Amino acid sequence: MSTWHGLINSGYRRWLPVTDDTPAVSLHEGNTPLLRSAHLSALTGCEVWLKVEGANPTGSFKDRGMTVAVSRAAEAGAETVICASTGNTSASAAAYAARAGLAAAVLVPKGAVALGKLGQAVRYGAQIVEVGGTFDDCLRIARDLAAHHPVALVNSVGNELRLAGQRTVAYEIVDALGDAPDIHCLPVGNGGNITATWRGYQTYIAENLATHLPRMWGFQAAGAAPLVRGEPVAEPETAASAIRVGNPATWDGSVTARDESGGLIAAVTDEQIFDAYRMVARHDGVFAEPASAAGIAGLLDRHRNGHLAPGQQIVITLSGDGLKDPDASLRDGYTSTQTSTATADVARALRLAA
Ligand code: AN7
Repeated sequence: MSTWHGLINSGYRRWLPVTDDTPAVSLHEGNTPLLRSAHLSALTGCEVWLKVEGANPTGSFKDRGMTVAVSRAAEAGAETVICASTGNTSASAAAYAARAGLAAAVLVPKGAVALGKLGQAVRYGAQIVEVGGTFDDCLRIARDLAAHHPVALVNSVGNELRLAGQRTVAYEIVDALGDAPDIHCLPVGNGGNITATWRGYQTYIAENLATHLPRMWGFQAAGAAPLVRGEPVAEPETAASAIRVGNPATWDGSVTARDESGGLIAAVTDEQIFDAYRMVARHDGVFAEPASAAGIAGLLDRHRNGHLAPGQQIVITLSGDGLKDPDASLRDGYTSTQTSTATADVARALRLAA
């Protein structure tokens, strides 16, 4: 049995921007499950696979890039890393900084970050600044600060290290399936992940490890869909807080991934996102955070409108764990029954015969 020790210590190391001098700051990220969805496969007539990125150490795909970014920051002698975040990047940066013995400063939009993510950043010991604005304001400020102070920016913008790490998701998928899928669906916020995933597939083509490239199908929330509209959105709005981004930093990379792959970036409503969020938990046993479900929502939308030919192999990135945002789960309301401590009482509540 081989043991997994994280991306930098894996066979993927040769494609990561690290050298023998780079310390591997790792929480054993990567190597996440690729699950076949019987439900989505039956529904669409395709072979649908779920890449469960919530299984990463801090519960999102961000760990793939953060191991590289923080390892290199540590190698360069940084003492503090800084990032702007809708939540997951802050949790990941704080964790990897803690692991490396560095300080972390995270800028988040005030009142707009899911509870679990904030809870993580607090416990990992990050300095948290809640900015009275949007994620886009946070990113502008973080870039400003990094340009003028001795703090290392670990957002993917201007940080190819993060994107290089995030490419590894494509390597794992091709290694698991034996080739690239026909279509890769994923949520799009700041645009880093669609860009990195696409480049990952391209790396495998260049290395003769895949015979074809997938079409990249990215999905934004309708109230925060600048890439669909072709211009920034000043006041992005969606209950899928992870992808509440009005001016994606990796705009060109996203458009390139879409166009080079013959793919698309389309919008899905919050209602579609939350329907998909419920569906994948109920039918596949995967609790993914709301933003994560945008890829499923988009695929189902395409299928419903007759834009999905059957028989294709499809991978959907589920980018973060549902535990990140317990409020989202309970907001729907739920039923439970209160009982005494008598077994008979519980049996009655469960409608089990006496
Ligand atoms: C669960 O944490 O931008 O298009 O600051 O947390 O690469 O931005 C999170 C993004 C999708 C979108 N799904 O990815 C942040 C942040 C989840 C996310 C995205 C995010 P990008």
